[in-house]
Amino acid sequence: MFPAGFLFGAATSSYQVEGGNINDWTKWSKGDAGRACDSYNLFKKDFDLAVSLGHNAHRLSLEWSRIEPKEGEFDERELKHYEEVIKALKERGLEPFVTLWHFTLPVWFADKGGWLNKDSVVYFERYVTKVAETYKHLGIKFWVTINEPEIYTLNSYIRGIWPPGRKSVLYYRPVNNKLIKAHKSAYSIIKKIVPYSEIGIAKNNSYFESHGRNPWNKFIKVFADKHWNNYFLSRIKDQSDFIGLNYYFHNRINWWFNRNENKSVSDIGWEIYPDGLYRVLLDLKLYNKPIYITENGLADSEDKKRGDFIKDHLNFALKAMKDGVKLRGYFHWSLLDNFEWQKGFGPRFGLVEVDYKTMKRTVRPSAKEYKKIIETTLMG
Ligand code: IFM
Repeated sequence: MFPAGFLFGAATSSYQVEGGNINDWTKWSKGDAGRACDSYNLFKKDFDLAVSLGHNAHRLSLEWSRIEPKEGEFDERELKHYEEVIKALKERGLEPFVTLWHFTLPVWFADKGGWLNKDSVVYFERYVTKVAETYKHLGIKFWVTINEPEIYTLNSYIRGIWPPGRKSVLYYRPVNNKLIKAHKSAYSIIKKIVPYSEIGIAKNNSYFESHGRNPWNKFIKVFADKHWNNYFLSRIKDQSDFIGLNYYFHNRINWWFNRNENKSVSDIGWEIYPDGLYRVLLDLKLYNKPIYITENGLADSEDKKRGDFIKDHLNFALKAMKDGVKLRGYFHWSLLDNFEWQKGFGPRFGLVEVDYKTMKRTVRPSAKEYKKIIETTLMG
């Protein structure tokens, strides 16, 4: 059983669902999400759906490029829009988890070199200050400063498949270190303005499994745990009230990475490995912080695997709690089908199916299974 007060919900991000955004992605080849799910207009309906599915919390992100479309100029209309969004969540009894930055950048910031600009953290601080000042009266308790820092740095600066499309390992550390600074600053700013807030990041940790007894495999695992799972977290531990965990990947190491058995995979070939969630959660015990699973999900257009996926991951979550992990919530990725970055609209991650022509929402059977789990396992 999950204790009373445990948060159950789903997550989205602004660019992936809102539609009508103009940012560094819109200019990127195949990066324009167009109308996306039109959640900018349909957010109340989406939140009604979340409530009807038994959720008591919801994670979303604010679109920096809407709030500050020109350098130093804040758009009061857009600030008002997000105020309505937060109020709509609260009115429906959905605890807001507000992410400040989920991959997309205002065009002016990107044009200045994005996170490589020497003043990038100062620009982020100005945005965070405005947001915290504007919304301090709304009672937002949970703030996620940054989503999946290493996924961003890897795809944008090493693999070059996301804007700005750089391909060099040399950028990896500088960008990651900037994001660490950005988090720390944002933490102090929000704490000062909204003292009751709880602040963390959404961290992309993987379960690195050393296969067999080969010492080389063990060495690689230790290296990956240190540099991928813990580099960021160990540096922000004193500026984190909780850890948000985004769990998607098991990575079995046999001489090299990704030697998974892939017995069961999602539509986009990602291995389904719920046991990994347990391992990753246990590893996070070292930080002695409350943990929220801020994302976990799969692309499954026919909805054949999602129900079991949720059940199995939640079982391992419960097992981790029995073993002392201070887990406080679970957000499924995602509430809706949405724009999956370089993969476009093909992958279907939603508990709710979206028809991108009509914007009609159709609840998938797994969403009802998730609801049943919430109803039957949440105490109080
Ligand atoms: O869609 C993404 C999300 O933006 C960040 N975490 C992983 C999801 C699935 O790839």
